[in-house]
Amino acid sequence: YHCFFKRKYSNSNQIFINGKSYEVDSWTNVTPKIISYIGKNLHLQKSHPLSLLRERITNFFYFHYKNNRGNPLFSVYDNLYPIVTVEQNFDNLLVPEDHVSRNKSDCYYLNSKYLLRGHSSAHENELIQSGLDNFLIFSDVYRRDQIDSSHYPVFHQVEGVRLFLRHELFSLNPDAEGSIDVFEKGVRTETKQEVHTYDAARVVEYSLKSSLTALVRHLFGQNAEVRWVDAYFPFTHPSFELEMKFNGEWMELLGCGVLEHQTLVKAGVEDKIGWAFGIGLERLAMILYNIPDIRLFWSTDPGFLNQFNVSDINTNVKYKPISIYPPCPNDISFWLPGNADEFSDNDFYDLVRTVAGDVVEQVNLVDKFYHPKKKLYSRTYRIVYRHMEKTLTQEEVNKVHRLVEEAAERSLEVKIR
Ligand code: FA5
Ligand code: MG
Repeated sequence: YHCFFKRKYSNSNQIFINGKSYEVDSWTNVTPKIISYIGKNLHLQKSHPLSLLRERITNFFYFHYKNNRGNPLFSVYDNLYPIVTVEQNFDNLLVPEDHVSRNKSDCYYLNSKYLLRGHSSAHENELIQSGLDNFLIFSDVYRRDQIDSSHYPVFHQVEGVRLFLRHELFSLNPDAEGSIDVFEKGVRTETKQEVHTYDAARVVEYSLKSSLTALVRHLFGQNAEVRWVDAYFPFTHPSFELEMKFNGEWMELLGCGVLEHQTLVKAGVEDKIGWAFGIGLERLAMILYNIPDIRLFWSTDPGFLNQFNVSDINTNVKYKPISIYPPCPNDISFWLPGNADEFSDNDFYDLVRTVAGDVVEQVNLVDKFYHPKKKLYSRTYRIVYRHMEKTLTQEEVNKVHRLVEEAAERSLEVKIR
């Protein structure tokens, strides 16, 4: 697999995807395995839990927000192309030049200009620019990330954006109309931007939080245990995260906030204020349907998919594990080829994903040290192998584990100890 990748890519110096070619350069780090996820669109597959969730979220917004002619306020986009420019993913969203989220170790770059979108927010600018004030975006997003039961390098998000003119923001309070401004030349505080009045910022924050709380109650019922946490995003201020209790632990569901005015100005809008949110669909679905592991969303086993084949999308499906198979932990230890700071954990995680695929449940760094005599850095990772549909034999595990070791020596130039 790796050979194929090297040969194909280095000889031609081009990557071909859907009839378009991308010049390989020093930023290229996308793998054929990751490219193979493009177009899978789980969120559009009939009866897939992510698709059920898309319909339920869409319905919520259609029914709760209507324009004065009684039509749904929000437009829905669910098939925007996942290859975006650095401008779309970062610059338009005011992500600083040196922000960690731009690093090669965090994103899948086709080259220095193009990458697989790391969040649905990458499309905010173009949709606002096209004149939309209220929209939802459902999309697959790609990130180099840790490996565990709630992280996967390809996942799905729904983005929501809502913009208000002054009279729309204060229309619920006719007494205030004409007397409350949206904009001022003020100062930035913890709760507002310098260009916004305190009142406008508070009303938008309230609109945002109450919309999201209502959505969560719509999906999970009145007893859902949630909490708001202050957060930071370069393109919103103030910013928040919503967490929900799942199996006794707080799980982050979404990020959101009041859009930085400059992101609107970049899209040609000067007279509006608004909010945006981005929800991880898998995280919602895991809680809603009791799905214990994020890899299951990629399962093609009818034992999984048939459980979601319901005639009413609001059916309260509780996933029943087909069976529980035992985990097989195996450690891998190696010397790094050079300095520790030239080695990224995500490079190793990607390699494990590429070589071993979905039989890997978790990879954790369990030990690292420096050997002063040998002048070498060591790393030990524990790889937990677990098949979702059968018991793995030790022999099968050994075989995959050896492939991981060989690939690590070959492509990361480490030395197995
Ligand atoms: C964002 O992606 C922001 N674009 C969200 C946003 C939109 C903020 C609009 C403000 C305004 P974050 O990286 O926190 O933020 O991801 C959002 C959600 O995606 C998370 O809360 C989580 O539910 C989900 N998520 C993040 N990483 C993963 C992953 N590796 N696997 C599965 N879900 C993930
Ligand atoms: Mg987050």
